[in-house]
Amino acid sequence: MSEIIRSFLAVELPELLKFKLAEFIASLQMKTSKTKWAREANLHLTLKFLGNQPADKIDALIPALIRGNSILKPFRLTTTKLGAFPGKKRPRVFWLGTESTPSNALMILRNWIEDNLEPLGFEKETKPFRPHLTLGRSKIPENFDALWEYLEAHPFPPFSFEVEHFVLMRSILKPAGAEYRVLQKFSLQK
Ligand code: 3AM
Repeated sequence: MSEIIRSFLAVELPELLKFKLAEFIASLQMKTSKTKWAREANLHLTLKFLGNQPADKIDALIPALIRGNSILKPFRLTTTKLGAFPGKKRPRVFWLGTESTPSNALMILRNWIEDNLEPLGFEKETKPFRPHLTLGRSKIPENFDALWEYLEAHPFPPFSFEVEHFVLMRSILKPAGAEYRVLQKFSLQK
């Protein structure tokens, strides 16, 4: 039987953006006590969560996604505002929004992935795509008034970068938190 691999497809972030986000997160961390904030190395933008799959099924998706190289084009991503899922009233996930240029580029990439993986047995996502960079997760409720107030005065300055590839990332769940490892890089057409 083949090994089971937990993985997802993601846009990697430039080191400088991860560094700046880690500084930003450190300032938010001081306003909370029970929220779990993301580690710098783990910051990314998820395109599609693949879950636990046999290694052969993951191997089979690699050639299908490599073909994107002749179809998909690089684009720019710019970070926007901090938001929360499901909402600010009882946040469970804190995230930073993104905007792509051209504006539909990220959606085109995500839809191309969905369309190309479906024939390989990966179910299409039914929930609307809300691209974001997860910064933290709140499982134990706490008062976020100080955090929201701080964010009004100290938003994350917009950061732009060119997306020239996306990755297949393995997620290894460990007691100290998930560890992510790039399994494969998929270039976008130059
Ligand atoms: O990029 P974020 O942090 O939003 O929430 C998980 C994370 O997304 C998501 O996959 C990314 C890498 O772990 N994820 C985890 N379990 C999931 C599930 N069952 C899931 N997304 C959808 N369904």
